[in-house]
Amino acid sequence: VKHPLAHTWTLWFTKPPSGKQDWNELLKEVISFNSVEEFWGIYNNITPSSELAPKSDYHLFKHGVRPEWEDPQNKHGGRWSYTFKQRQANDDIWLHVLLAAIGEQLEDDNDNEVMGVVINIRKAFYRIGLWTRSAGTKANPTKQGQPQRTPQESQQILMKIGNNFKTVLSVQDKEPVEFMGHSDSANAGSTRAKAKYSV
Ligand code: M7G
Repeated sequence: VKHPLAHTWTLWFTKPPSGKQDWNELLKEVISFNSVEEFWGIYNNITPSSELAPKSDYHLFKHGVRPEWEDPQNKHGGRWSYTFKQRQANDDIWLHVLLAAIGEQLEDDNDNEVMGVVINIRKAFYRIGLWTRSAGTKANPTKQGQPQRTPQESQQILMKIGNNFKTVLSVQDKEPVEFMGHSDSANAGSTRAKAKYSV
């Protein structure tokens, strides 16, 4: 018996560059799944995040959404993220994030904000992010037929998701988990632009 997930999810991998390659050449779609059993089958057979080389990323996104700012479903959105100052990723934390995403624990049923989760392995740190459909300001199109959200409602949903994410990450209260719009990240040419919200 397979236990179906609420959504189909796709795993993507960014491999470290060997020489001069750009973002698109390094990003590869790995596999899609829509049951708990398939998830474990995949999780148990891929390299754990703690063993990935610097400049690798895993991205787990809802099927049909590329893990890129440019994707039509991401381009008005942003991401919550936290940078862990350790060289080696903590596999348990990343697993909790994956389970919270596929188990729909990061948002409420009608929010329709969570696009995916990402782990970036870097030389001296790693970062875990949660990508959202909107950036909390102007009311963003969600599902057809859903009532438009006011900016206040959008922001409340975003902050709630940020708080849920922070709990899953087990980050200490005093440590900020920060939100940034993708358009700000893209303009800054890197993801180090100034945060818009924090929880
Ligand atoms: P990063 O991997 O988010 O953070 O972005 P890092 O600075 O800690 O490595 C690194 C670089 O990858 C960016 O400056 C972009 O050149 C490229 N990049 C990252 N993302 C998420 C995207 C994206 O969604 N689209 C494009 N075109 N480039 C991206």
